[in-house]
Amino acid sequence: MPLHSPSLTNSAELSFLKRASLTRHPLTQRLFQLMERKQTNLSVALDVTSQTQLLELADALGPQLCVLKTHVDLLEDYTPDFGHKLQMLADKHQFLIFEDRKFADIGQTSSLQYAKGIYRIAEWAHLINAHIVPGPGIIDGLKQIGAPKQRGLLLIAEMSSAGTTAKGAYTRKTVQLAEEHADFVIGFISLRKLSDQPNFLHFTPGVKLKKGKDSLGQRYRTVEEIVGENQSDIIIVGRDITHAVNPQEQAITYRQAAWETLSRRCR
Ligand code: 5BU
Repeated sequence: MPLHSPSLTNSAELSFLKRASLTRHPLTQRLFQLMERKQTNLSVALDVTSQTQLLELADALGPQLCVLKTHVDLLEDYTPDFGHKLQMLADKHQFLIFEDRKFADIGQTSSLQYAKGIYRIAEWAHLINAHIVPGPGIIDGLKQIGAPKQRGLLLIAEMSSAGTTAKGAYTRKTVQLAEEHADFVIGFISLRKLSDQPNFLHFTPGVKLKKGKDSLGQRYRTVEEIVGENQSDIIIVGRDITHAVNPQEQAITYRQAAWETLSRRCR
């Protein structure tokens, strides 16, 4: 059951352009607009260990994506120009970069992890995410760094893995914190739509063309289930695209399936 209360207009039925007009967050506006322009609500998780391969995939898949998701700490050949190179591809193909760092420490430490260290994530990632386990201080800490750069934060309200403890009261608390920090929080990682506020975007990982699971607890749902029934906005697809014989063709298949499902949902 969705957590949002029933209302006359369901925000999930509004077009992205309409939702862009209903938000004041500049990054959310930009994302809604580029999704509408490119006609895509596909995000790809490039979980590769080579920076060269990541940049090649980003260039090849860029036209199909609204958001490119990274785990920068997987890279074995990371060099400090990585962020700049990825940003050039983001400009070329018009997508946003989401570093799936899952911050989870006190505000002070998280802000340092975001701004400093080897990766300097705040310099190149438009979007980051965080667990709310530490309480609202983590949002304030990340916001100090990200807000002046017009970055955005996704709160992890639910996870795709089996046995996740991010559910029930925890999920509801996450939604409440997002609503209280809507100047920096742009949405959620969740399995379904959680808030009826049209400015919030819902991103869902654990997607395949057929339902299933991997050997380490990942659970896969279909595009129809996620974007149609559960009313999430953006699908995040990893291995089913990156490990495909032809990742470009596979990305096109997902992009079309997700956009068609969304188009049926929106009035
Ligand atoms: P996959 O190859 O499609 O299973 O990759 C899914 C990606 O999404 C991978 O990068 C995970 O780290 C990420 N992910 C996830 O699978 N589930 C979650 O709940 C969150 C992130 Br949060």
